[in-house]
Order: sequence, then structure tokens, then C-alpha cells
Amino acid sequence: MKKIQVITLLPEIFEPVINSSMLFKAQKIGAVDYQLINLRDFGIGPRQQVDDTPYGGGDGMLLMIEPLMKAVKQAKANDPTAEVVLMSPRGQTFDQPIAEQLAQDECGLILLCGRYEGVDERIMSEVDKMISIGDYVLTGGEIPAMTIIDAVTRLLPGVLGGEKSAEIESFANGTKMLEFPQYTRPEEYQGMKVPSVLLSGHHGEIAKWRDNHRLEKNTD
Ligand code: 4HQ
Repeated sequence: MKKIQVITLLPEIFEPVINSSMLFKAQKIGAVDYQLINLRDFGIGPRQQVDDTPYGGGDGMLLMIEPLMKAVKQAKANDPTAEVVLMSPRGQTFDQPIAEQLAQDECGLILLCGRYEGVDERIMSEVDKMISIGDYVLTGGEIPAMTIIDAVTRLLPGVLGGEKSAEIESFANGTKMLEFPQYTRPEEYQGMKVPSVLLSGHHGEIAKWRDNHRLEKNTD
């Protein structure tokens, strides 16, 4: 069972994602356990403050070290061997091999989601790695964390059902190939026909056609 804890100011936005079909099923079969930790619960004072202005000046607010540290400590108490991952544009860019590695690792995950202009740098003393989902600036680490949760969970044993996926899907052979074109009913729609070989029942011919029609990644 893969344990994934998420530290966030917006735990509620994870609910519809982790309760959607594939991720819900993954929990049901015991492949994964998600735990949402609300950073606000570790806020300071009567207002449960979690953010403050940066020393030295500058725009926006930073998440303060004290609430971050308390939240991470609690997550580590729940799962002492878990790896702490900070969502950050400074991190390694997330890809399928990283997803596979995270899915295979025995240890749990603690996904730390920043908001505002980021986190007090001193939290790095608790962070094992940083992951970025790409070179663009988001308002928070929640969408990156959901991306990792989705990509990792579907790779856990039993989740996709059968032994499907791995070989057939994109990236599986290490080359950046996308899937072959696929069709379902009807055989003809507004004059657009399904390639006849796919209706032929000749498995060898179908495999050959699919291999010849794999769509290469668009690099423009
Ligand atoms: N962030 N991949 C969270 C990102 C980001 C990304 C900027 C991280 C804002 C608060 N995270 N801070 N790209 O844009 O992971």
C-alpha cells in the first residue's frame, strides 16, 4: 500500500480528484492511501496565520517556516520513512520514468504544496527532493501534486486492471512515442470511416498497422 500525504492550504480541491473513478478504485482495492493535511491547522495565533511578507522586501507573501515545519513533522510522525517532495519550478521536471520510480519505491510520499510566492527557504532542511511539472509559473503546488498523484497511482499494482498499459502505452519503451490512433463505434460517422484493417480481425495485420501509425510527439 502506497501512502501519499499532501500538505496544502486547499485540501478540499483534492477531494473531487481523489474520489474520481480510477483514484477512488485505487483506494478501494488498498493500492493507495491518501491523507490530506491542512496547513491552516498549524497556523499561528488566533487567526491561524500561515503567511508573512518576505525579509528584504518584494512582492507577495511567503508560507512561514513554523506552520510548514509543524505540518511536515506531523506527516513524518504518521510515516517516518516517507520522502518529502516540494512542488517547485526549481525541481526536476516530472516525467514517466520519475512516476514509475515513485510508484516502485516502497516508501510513502509527503507532497508539500506551496502557495503565494512560495515557502520560507528553511523548509529545505526537511525536503528530500523538488519536482516541477514544467517550466511555467502556477499559483500553487496543488495542481502539480494532483498530477503526481494521478500519474503514480495508476502505475500501482492492480490499479489499471489486468496487466494492460505498460507495454502498449506511450513512453513504455523509453522512446517518446504516442499512442496509435484508436476508434470505437460507429464504423462510419459523417462519412469518416474506421480503417478497414481494424475491422478485419487479423491480429497480425492490426499490430502492423498500429506500429506503422504510432503518432510521434509533436515537438513544435
Ligand atoms: N510553483 N511545478 C508553487 C510552480 C510549480 C511548477 C510556483 C510551485 C508557485 C507556490 N510547481 N509555488 N511549475 O509553478 O511545480
